Amino acid sequence: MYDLLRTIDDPADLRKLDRRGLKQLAEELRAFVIESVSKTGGHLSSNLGTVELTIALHYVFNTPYDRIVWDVGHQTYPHKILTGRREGMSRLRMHGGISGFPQRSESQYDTFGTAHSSTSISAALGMAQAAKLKGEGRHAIAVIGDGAMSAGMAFEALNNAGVTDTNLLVILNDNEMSISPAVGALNRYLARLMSGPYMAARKAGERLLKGVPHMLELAKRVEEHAKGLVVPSTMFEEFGFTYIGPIDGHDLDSLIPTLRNIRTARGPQFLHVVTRKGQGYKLAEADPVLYHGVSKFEPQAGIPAGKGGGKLTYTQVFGDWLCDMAAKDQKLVGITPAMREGSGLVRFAELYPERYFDVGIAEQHAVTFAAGLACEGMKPVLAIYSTFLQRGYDQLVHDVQIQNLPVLFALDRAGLVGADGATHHGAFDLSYLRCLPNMVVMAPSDENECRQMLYTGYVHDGPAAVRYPRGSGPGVAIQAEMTALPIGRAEVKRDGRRVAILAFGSMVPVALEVGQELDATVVNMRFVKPLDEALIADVATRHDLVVTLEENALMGGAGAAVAESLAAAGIVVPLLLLGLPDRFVDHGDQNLLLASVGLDRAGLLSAIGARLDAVRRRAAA
Ligand SMILES: Cc1ncc(C[n+]2csc(CCOP(=O)(O)OP(=O)(O)O)c2C)c(N)n1
Repeated sequence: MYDLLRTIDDPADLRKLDRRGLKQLAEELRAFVIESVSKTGGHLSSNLGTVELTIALHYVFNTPYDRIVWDVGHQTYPHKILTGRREGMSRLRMHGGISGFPQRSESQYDTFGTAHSSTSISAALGMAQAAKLKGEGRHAIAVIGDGAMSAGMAFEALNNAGVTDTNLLVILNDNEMSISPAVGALNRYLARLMSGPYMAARKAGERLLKGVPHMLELAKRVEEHAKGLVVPSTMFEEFGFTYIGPIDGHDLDSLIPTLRNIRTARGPQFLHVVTRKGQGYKLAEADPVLYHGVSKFEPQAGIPAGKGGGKLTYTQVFGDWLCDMAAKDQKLVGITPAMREGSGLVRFAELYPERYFDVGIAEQHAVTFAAGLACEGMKPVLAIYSTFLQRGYDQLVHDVQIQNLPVLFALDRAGLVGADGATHHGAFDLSYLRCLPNMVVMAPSDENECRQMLYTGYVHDGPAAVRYPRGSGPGVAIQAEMTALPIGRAEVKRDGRRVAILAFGSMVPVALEVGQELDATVVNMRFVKPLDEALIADVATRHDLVVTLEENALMGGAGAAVAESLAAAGIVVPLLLLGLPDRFVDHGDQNLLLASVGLDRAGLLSAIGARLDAVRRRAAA
């Protein structure tokens, strides 16, 4: 088992193999990915799709001198395994272990940090321009999926690259899938490229390639030969690229000669590679969506059907609320930027297909599209991860907030998300949302409050956001009935002495535990904007110490809002702000990460205890 793979510690080892060796390597690599991911969890389907492409790229190009930029980076496990991180895979996505995405700090082969999609062409173009300016002959290669290709940013980069003479190679890894099936006109266009007359042209091109034994000879006349492969008037040609393909991305005998030829070509090249998500593992081939991102599983048996039974996740609470609300209000429309499963929209999409919009990986468009719907009296609900709304920020400010349009933002994965790490933590939304005029910002402390807040935001005549964490809450029962909460009103959960803990959202349950222990007052703040300023002022004058608690960056976050409110009211009180520190938090288990930043019970008790002692000492002095 893994006889050959075990000998590859660097792509230089790979380059010593002959073609037969490469085929065996592909088999071993695929088996290793399946075994490894079944033990750690992580992304599976996409990695099974890139086994041969990864081998071919490292075989043909002189990595790391030549730069490969992987888009999203969730498909880089084969790349990690072949670039010295085979052993590291046993601690994939764990605290202190290797990342599930490329990271410059992890390896010289990881040329660009990613995890949010559609950045690869821009980054690779930057590298290609730098090479040109510095007089270096290196190649820059962007590998981008058809899902990631749907984003505006990818097209901005194509638009720019097509008028340059840089040695940029864009490889489109087309598997007709995003996480769920790819959507949109681009997807249809790519499907057309693989049919009828286009395919005939491709066949002619392939024959041309195979008929030329001497690659150097071919290289010299690459222009003409490339022409043989060019499908007339593809969109990518119109953009200024030489379009090559489509070719079978699982066939090393197609990939290697084609890449070798491209290596000698000049100017922007576009290679269209067709792969299958989940390739080589029957269960993933049959259900690539289920096997896109997995927890540990038994490879023979696969992922057990309908796990269920546990506590409801916040994502499910949202999905159920959306369906209930849609049944009551015909004007409701649900929007997702390519995250139907992750955002809990599967049932809504089935029940209300005409009011369901998967707009592709296009967060900017999703926000402005929602604004347009709202202008015409529809009631848009945009389901989006906290981290991905970052990409739609100007649209949020310019298109929604300034026009005060009633769009409801359901922000999932707010706070620390765990194994996906710094690129995915929802660490900034309270800061970036609360500074915007017109915004109502809510953070639920339990599942039922989440449902009621979604309703509150929905019926509010202006923009509103509800931000909830990954996973499940404390497990309270959900009331079917929906009641709007009074906007800007907090809820005192417990009356205590000396210390008042003002807790936001996911921090309320642990605040209650700590409050019990310290006999402190505990407030569920509910609203980050508008704040319950009267309550804050009242609490501040009745306690020796005010503590704020949030799962968001301290800078500009909810605690900062409380401090601003106290300053505006001229109230001086000892204040302790607890939240995420001013550094990026790595990947790892969610609870472990919370503890690592002092936001678990023990960390809070010690921080509050120490500050209370200091306050007492100062009072006594
Ligand atoms: C900006 C952004 N939005 C959403 C996501 C979530 N996401 C991760 S992978 C993925 C699908 C990518 O599809 P594709 O590029 O075709 O790659 P494949 O998995 O099919 O190989 C999505 C939507 C993301 N990573 N970045």
